[in-house]
Amino acid sequence: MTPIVSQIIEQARLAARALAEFGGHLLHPTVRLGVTGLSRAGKTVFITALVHGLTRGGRFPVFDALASGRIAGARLSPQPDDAVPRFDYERYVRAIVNEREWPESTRQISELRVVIDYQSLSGAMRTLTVDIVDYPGEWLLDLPLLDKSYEQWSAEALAHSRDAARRTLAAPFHAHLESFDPLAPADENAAIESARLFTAYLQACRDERHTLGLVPPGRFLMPGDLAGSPALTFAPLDLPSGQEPPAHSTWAMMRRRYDAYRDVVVRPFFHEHFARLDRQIVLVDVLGALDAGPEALRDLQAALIGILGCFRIGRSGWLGALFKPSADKILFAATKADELHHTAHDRLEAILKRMTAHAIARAGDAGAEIDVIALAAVRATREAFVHDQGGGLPSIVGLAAPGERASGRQFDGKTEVAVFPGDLPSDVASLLAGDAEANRKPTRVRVRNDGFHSIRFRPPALEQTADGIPALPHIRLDRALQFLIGDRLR
Ligand SMILES: Nc1nc2c(ncn2[C@@H]2O[C@H](COP(=O)(O)OP(=O)(O)OP(=O)(O)O)[C@@H](O)[C@H]2O)c(=O)[nH]1
Ligand SMILES: [Mg+2]
Repeated sequence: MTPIVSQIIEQARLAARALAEFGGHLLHPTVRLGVTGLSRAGKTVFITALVHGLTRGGRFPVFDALASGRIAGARLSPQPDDAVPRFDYERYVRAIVNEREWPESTRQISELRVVIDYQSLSGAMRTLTVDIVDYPGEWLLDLPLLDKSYEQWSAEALAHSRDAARRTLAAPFHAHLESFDPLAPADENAAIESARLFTAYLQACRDERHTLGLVPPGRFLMPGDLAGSPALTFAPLDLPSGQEPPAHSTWAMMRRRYDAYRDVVVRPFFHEHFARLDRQIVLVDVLGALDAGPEALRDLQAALIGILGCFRIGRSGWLGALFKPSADKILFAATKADELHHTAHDRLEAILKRMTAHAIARAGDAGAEIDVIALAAVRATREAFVHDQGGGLPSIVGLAAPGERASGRQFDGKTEVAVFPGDLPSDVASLLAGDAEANRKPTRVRVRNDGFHSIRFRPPALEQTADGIPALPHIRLDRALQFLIGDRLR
């Protein structure tokens, strides 16, 4: 099927589904909350903390419905899609609360439904259903592939792999490319070897701190249940322009498999879970990218632009909304703000605003409401002033995660440390533009300037409360909730 025809069929299917859902939503008001974020952005922790706060009555002074006592209760309820596994909420809470461990990286898609019983401002008892999906962040990288042909993707992926920053990592794959002719008859073993070396290169990019591994296809890194499938046995090739692949050639085989990956794996994932969101929160690990360096920050920005360009946003009237389901409120959030003293949060927000300026402008033009905040879904640190020769430094204190290093020491996960994370760069514009002068400046500087890298902390120790259910500390999670669903609980 040509992409145009398949797109038209999809549009019709989406419109039909939206129409059916519209009827259902009148009876059972529902918000589909999109939690968008690349790998390690903080999606799983955010969803866990949000659900914990709603169902256990978190300390949410800015979340009006809860703070004013209008929420009678919130409960987990069977999710709408039987084919999708359930978000393992209880296990993640246990890990954070009892073991003081973060949930492991997500390997498969999952879904959760929360039903909130509340009293409306006019006094009537109502319910609001919130549906949330969690997935491996790597899969998000595939969204820009949706409207790319194999040849376009191939050219881009190869150009990317030949960048100065990545060339060495891709050397074994490049050497293999030289060894065969893409126009010659297809050889399954050569295809398997290409895919293996290409995957090894993607893996190396991810392990290499400075590139953050933002290169698709995402399922090469996190295959879910597709490991070993032919849909993953392809790789980019050096191709002549203006030609069609000879029948039965390696080129033809790679193109067929890429098309299958795009149309059978990526497209349904996108359309099932992203094409009909009511509200969206985009989580970004700005601090992680700042630690990795200006190159990583720019890579992250480019990846975000590509991904956010795939979402439909904005208000378009109810008829338009039926045929083009779209998010009308989008919150951009810099996560792990507890790794900084609160005096630096404004600057963190400013950096995120700058990085997502393109998406913000587009969403604003489309009529969506937007906000940008720095948040910590689970606050792992407290603040302190540490006295140094130069006077007091606004620092944070917490249990350093095992393996973290600072001042030449490696921590074992049992040591409490006080860290002055240093100043965030003030001139983000030139940092993102690749200004040489800005690049020479360290991004964040620590007290004795001993080669900075960020400190990850273990989840916090929790106070026991009278009812034995501790609330999780957070930073601005209530503000996020108020923005995302506050108006639906009036
Ligand atoms: N201090 C602090 N660390 C956090 C917070 N949220 C996430 N983290 C850290 O970030 C890591 C990644 O968080 P996850 O929620 O697993 O990220 P994710 O977006 O689900 O990542 P994938 O599952 O790989 O896509 C955690 O293991 C923590 O180390 C937070 O609120 N505070
Ligand atoms: Mg996750």
